[in-house]
Amino acid sequence: MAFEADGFYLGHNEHIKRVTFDQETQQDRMVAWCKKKYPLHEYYRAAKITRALRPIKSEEEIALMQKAADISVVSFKRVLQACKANIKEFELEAELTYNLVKSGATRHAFQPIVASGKNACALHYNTNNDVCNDGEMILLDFGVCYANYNSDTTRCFPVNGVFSSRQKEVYNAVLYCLKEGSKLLKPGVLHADYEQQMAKLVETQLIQLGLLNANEVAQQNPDKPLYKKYFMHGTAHYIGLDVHDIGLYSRPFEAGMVLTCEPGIYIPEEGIGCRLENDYLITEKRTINLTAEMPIEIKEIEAIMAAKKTWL
Ligand SMILES: [Mn+2]
Repeated sequence: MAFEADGFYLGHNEHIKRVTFDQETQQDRMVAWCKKKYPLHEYYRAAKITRALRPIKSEEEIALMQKAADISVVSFKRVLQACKANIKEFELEAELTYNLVKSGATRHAFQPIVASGKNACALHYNTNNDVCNDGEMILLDFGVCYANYNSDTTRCFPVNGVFSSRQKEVYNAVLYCLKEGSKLLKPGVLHADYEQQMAKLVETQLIQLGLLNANEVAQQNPDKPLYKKYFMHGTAHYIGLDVHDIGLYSRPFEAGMVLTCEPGIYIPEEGIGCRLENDYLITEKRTINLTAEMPIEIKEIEAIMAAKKTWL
């Protein structure tokens, strides 16, 4: 749970479930009851301790996160096979939910985002009630909660099963950033440095895509970098008991941490929004992609979409 100055956030879709401190919560009532019943006890906040503990995962926790990731892999393949022109976004959401229940998962980690075409450019779109049109690309951002541990993944794929040349260009640009950027998730790296390097990677890709001009970028105001027009969010957060798990971002990366990596490029004027997101476990020797089995290469995705529908 990420704390803010004037309230706290619950879960992934924070903008919806914002709770302010002047509202009494169940937890407030429990604390008041406890103090009344046991007045001689001394009371301290545990948050300081758990904030330091939670970013470092034990083997048992990692196993549960891997299970959540594995369920999400099967869910994604199901969505790919169900997808076709004119299907509704919520029909694809239903495929996720079906597999979630079937797999014995606890719940969605958050309300899934199934965003076709330009909807993918609205970062927290989750009404999921639009028609997926032939020729559009879909952005699917979803997570599985298994035994209270979460996965958080994003994939993009073409409604009709074949990427257009422009969709391929944008997709490969984001995939490049994911592959290069995730290499920075290793012990000792500072989150702020990682984000800065990721921004540089995306900026270079935006120039190659013809969306930014190299000369203008060279002369840009560093306080208002031009890339923010097409890429306007952070790309690594702790994940675990919460999708956006608690932990200090001033703390250098350490073995045992699990972080997402999620670069994106959003071009509303072209009706294309693309983000790719995996969950990475940092270890001393190497960084392990817990979501490695989720198809991400264009060829892989097109092949699954073209294959005979085995489960519909
Ligand atoms: Mn995420």
